[in-house]
Amino acid sequence: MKKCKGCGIELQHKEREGVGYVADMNQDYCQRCFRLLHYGDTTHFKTNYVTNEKIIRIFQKYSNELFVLIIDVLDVFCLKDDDLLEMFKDYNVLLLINKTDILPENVSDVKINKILTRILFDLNKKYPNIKAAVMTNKYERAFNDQFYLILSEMKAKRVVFCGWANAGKSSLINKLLHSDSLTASMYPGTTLEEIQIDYKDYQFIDTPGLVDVNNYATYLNLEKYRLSKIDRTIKPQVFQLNDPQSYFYDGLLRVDVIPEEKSSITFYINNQNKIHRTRYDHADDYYQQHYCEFVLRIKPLGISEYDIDGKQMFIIKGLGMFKVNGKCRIRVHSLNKVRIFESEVDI
Ligand SMILES: Nc1nc2c(ncn2[C@@H]2O[C@H](COP(=O)(O)OP(=O)(O)OP(=O)(O)O)[C@@H](O)[C@H]2O)c(=O)[nH]1
Ligand SMILES: [Mg+2]
Repeated sequence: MKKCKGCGIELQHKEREGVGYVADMNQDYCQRCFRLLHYGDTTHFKTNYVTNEKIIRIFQKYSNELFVLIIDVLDVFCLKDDDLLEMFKDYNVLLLINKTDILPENVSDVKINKILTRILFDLNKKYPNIKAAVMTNKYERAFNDQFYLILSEMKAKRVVFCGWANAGKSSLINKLLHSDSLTASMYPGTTLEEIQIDYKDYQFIDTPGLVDVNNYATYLNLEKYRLSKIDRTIKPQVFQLNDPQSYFYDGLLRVDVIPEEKSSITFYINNQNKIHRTRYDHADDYYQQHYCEFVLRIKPLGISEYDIDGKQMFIIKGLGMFKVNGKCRIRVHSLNKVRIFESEVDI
């Protein structure tokens, strides 16, 4: 049985529109990987080929090996309340925090290190199976050296790379191998099956990304996904307020802030999108009038209320985060199916 080197799917040359299709069985990459890499073709966006049950069965085969759990840095801030670590509680885990470059420029390496060390310290109390944690960084060579050192200290030869879809698993393995053999793309669900790669003394296993029901991306169509995904350094959008105000992230998210004293709210979202502010008593009208014009919109939005006294960060996976500072009541209108995570982290 021959498998695609990019996504792991079994190759076939009978069904032209089916997964794994190749015109010629001598080819190493399926048509989907080829088109994705060379033409940015997205016909296969969200094929729903991968299910979490299927991925968990792959993990069970390797239960004695080291699991490198790759996590998008924004997801780390809500990791303690998320479902992810529960899935790995019986395995030896090395946490790998990825995409730190998307944090705002004012967040220094020292600051982020401090925040993450604190988070990981707390996590370790509940999950002693987390053996170590490491961050990717700009200096690829330094990161690779550090990574291989940890593997040698842990005496790990077979390593399973896992995590939520689109966390950067395949890109990371490519970096470690100094190659681009695995298909990586901005769309979740790129890797379709496990892929074993032998490298020096090691065997690396890439796996498909787990589907996250608490992530907006799971429910957005291609256009909205592209426009809302954060892939660059975030430029925070800050607002000060004395009177009740409502803040709209198009039709994806609305936050009403009713202050008792001077307060502020800061959004960390895709820089292309601007937060629109309006008076709280005018917000319902604004939403009704503009709903059809919003490029980014989704329904149904539910409302959650919080009382803030001090600083509080809220993480809406797939969209970003916002921080509220002051004494106020807030009402968050967000996609019903997606959980809102609260975090003490202050960046
Ligand atoms: N900003 C930033 N983007 C990254 C980084 N690492 C990976 N990416 C991007 O993240 C996206 C997903 O990368 P993949 O390697 O395909 O992710 P994956 O986890 O293998 O995805 P699935 O196979 O779908 O589960 C791509 O657009 C990468 O360019 C990083 O360190 N910083
Ligand atoms: Mg992948």
